[in-house]
Amino acid sequence: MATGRVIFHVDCDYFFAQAEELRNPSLKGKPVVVCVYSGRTPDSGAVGTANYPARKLGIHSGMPIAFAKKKATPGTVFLPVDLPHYSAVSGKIVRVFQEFAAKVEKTSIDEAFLDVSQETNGDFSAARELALKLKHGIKGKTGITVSVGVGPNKLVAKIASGHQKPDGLTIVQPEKVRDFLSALDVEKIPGIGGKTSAKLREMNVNTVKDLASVPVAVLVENFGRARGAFMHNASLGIDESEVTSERERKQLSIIRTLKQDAKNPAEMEGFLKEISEKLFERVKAEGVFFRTVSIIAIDSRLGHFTRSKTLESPANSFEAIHSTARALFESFFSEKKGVVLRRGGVGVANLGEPKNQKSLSDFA
Ligand code: DCP
Ligand code: CA
Ligand code: CA
Repeated sequence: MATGRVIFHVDCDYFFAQAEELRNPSLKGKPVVVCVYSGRTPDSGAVGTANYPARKLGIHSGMPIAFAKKKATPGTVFLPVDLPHYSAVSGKIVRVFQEFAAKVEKTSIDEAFLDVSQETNGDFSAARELALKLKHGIKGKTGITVSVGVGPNKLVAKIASGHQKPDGLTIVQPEKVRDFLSALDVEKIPGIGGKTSAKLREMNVNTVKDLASVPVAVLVENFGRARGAFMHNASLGIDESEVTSERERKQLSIIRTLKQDAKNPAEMEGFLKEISEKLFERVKAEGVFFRTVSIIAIDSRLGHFTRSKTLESPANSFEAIHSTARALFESFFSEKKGVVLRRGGVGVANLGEPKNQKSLSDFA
């Protein structure tokens, strides 16, 4: 039996303010407010973040600085943002992540997803041990505390990391996902913001459980096909998106509309050769090798599908693009009986430098 995935989402606690405390320990215990000054008047701008003592005073991210100053006590420290310092701390943290997982996807200056399915063998008690070690490792090597969410996919892990803060660890086993989500407010779902949730409230939908009971057709009617489907899946805790490292994300691709819709691989042979040639030109121009070839298929109902194949060794030839893409389209057509293709594309990813042997061996 294939074991499921185990995903971590790690979010640094009160990040900018914590990074300030790190280089100036005398700040610890005092309210600290990191300000993004706009420069118009001495106090114009917004609060970037505040540490927990400052939050206790009612000071929060996004608040006008002048307003935060009214809430502050005499001992409150206001500091200007120093992005180069926070980026340096962030870089150190990412290097610790990479010691713990082969697949790390940094999504902002203070957070990342780690796919630890292999490292834990899909086991959630091993995941707990690993998450504790990770928190300990980050604290030891960088001095920063983080909150970690563990779940069977990115969506659940992301919601879980915000569940207990600071220095939190929230583990949601696959069989607990529905229970964990059901009582939460719909706004806890990343991607459901104020506008969507206001509309949902008008429909009498407040919690994720409420959302799960709305027929998907009703969601599609109100929010469109892609968003409706996303909201429905999210309410059930379903998310199949992968954790992709920066190198994997980097890709070259070509996508075009067919002159005539294609119902089988033979009908798109000329088209495929043409776009493969165009892509090959770009690969040559960039001077890169690739490990992954992918196809993009958009059918007559505007459904998007992607399929990809990872090659055994890095390649840089037209043949590798064309034959792999052809095989992928062939299996796509046989898998999706009756599909009518309107647009198609090919892409290469997992790119590496040709001259530098060392980076080629990184592929292994
Ligand atoms: N940030 C900002 N302006 C905002 C929100 C955030 O400049 N309106 C910056 C400062 C934060 C950093 O981004 O430190 C990370 O944002 P988070 O939302 O993760 O918030 P914090 O890390 O500050 O706090 P928490 O402990 O709640 O995660
Ligand atoms: Ca944070
Ligand atoms: Ca964050």
